[in-house]
Amino acid sequence: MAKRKAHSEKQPLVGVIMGSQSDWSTMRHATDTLEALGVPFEARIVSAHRTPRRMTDYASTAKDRGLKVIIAGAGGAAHLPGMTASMTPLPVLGVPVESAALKGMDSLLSIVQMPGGIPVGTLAIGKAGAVNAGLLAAAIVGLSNPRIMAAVEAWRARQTDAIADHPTSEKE
Ligand code: RP5
Repeated sequence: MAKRKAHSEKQPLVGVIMGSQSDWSTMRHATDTLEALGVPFEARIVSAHRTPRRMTDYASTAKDRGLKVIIAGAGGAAHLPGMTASMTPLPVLGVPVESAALKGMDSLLSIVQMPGGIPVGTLAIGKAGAVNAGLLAAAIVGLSNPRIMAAVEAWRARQTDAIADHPTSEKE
């Protein structure tokens, strides 16, 4: 089967970057969420360690290219969100990818413990963090885009409607 690049056709408003192909199984939950909300996005592999020039180019041109928010996912010694945030005034949301050795605690602490002055909005480890990064990015973009804010509100209403009043046993 032909490999498909994840992106939307329109001018991207959210940039989703990740340190490695191995992060994609987590980060695709961010792009799935953006897609469900109709938020134009692009997805790229950008490593702070292995492709530092690509990271510098990406972060320093992001605002002029029309992006409004960057979601950056990385695992282990996860420098990508913080380094990206140091080179752009755009809001950067960090997703700690679960690592094999330390279950993502290394990723979480690397991303969340930014010194004062360069913020990274840090989400939960793994899939929950990727989904929430997509929702948060949509809400930020939605502040100046009524269509996207309406999509966020509708998504939340559907989630609320889907919660049963009473628990049921699978055997019933
Ligand atoms: C980080 O190293 C990446 O974000 C990834 O989570 C981790 C491992 O990368 P691979 O060795 O799987 O490419 O830079």
